[in-house]
Amino acid sequence: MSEILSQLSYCVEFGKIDKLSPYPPDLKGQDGADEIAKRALDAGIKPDDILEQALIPAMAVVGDKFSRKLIYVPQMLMAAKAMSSAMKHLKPFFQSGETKLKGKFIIGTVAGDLHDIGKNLVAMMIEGGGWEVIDLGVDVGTEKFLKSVEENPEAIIGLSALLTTTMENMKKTVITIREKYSGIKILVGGAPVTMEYCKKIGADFYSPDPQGAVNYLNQIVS
Ligand code: B1M
Repeated sequence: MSEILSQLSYCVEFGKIDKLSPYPPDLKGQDGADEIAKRALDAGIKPDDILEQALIPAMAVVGDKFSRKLIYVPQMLMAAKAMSSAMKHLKPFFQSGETKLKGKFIIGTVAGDLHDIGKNLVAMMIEGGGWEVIDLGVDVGTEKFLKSVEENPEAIIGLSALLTTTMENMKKTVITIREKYSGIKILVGGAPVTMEYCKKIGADFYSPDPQGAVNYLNQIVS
């Protein structure tokens, strides 16, 4: 990997967003993911190489460390922010179709549920894994999910629930989406959700953490 891409990868893994960002302390005053991603493009490195050789591997390391409890939510959030600051330079290339993403992922927290910290982490990790993410936000009713599926029929759906009471809404949404779009892949997650519940409501996969979600999506397209 070129020097510039390994610098970028390091910034993402350790959450160095931009030059002004004081975190991590050993990189204070140095360029972050924001400046280095721009420099990589200016140097003629292709956006897909930046994504595939620097950003995706760095986020995979972050996801793996989080799954193994070697880092926690704050470090993961910083890494995801660093990744997003690099992605903003790459997005125009993906939006123009010049560079292809792996696919689309629709995500939302189910109706009646306002918890979004975990859902946002999952969304950021999946974006960092090279997917276009359509984030419907919190308290998302079945109709809103259905409308988004209608607009993006090739997408994979992700539902998050943090309350035992809203797990019932997750079930209703999964059943309704399934009735209309039998072949669509549905991923579920959130603290009270389990693989057993996933199977019971007819979803395709349950992941306890963001990296498991990324791995599942990658496995579908591979
Ligand atoms: Co609430 N809350 N909360 N809360 N809250 C919990 C969830 C609770 C466990 C606290 C407790 O009682 N110990 C409890 C739920 C009990 C239950 O039903 N089992 C609870 C309750 C009861 C409530 C209220 C009802 C309180 C009240 O008003 N009486 C109320 C409900 C509001 C509503 O949603 N309608 C409420 C409100 C809130 C706040 C708004 C104050 C705030 C949310 C702020 C926000 O999200 N923007 C809040 C918070 C912060 C929490 C706790 C403290 C932290 C949740 C969190 O962000 N965790 C939580 C207690 C706790 O967990 N210690 C609690 C960190 C986050 C990274 O983890 O969300 O689990 P998590 O996400 C993980 C995985 O689950 C997974 O990946 C993430 C990273 O590993 N994951 C997925 C998540 N979604 C995924 C989707 C996937 C795959 C993986 O695929 C699609």
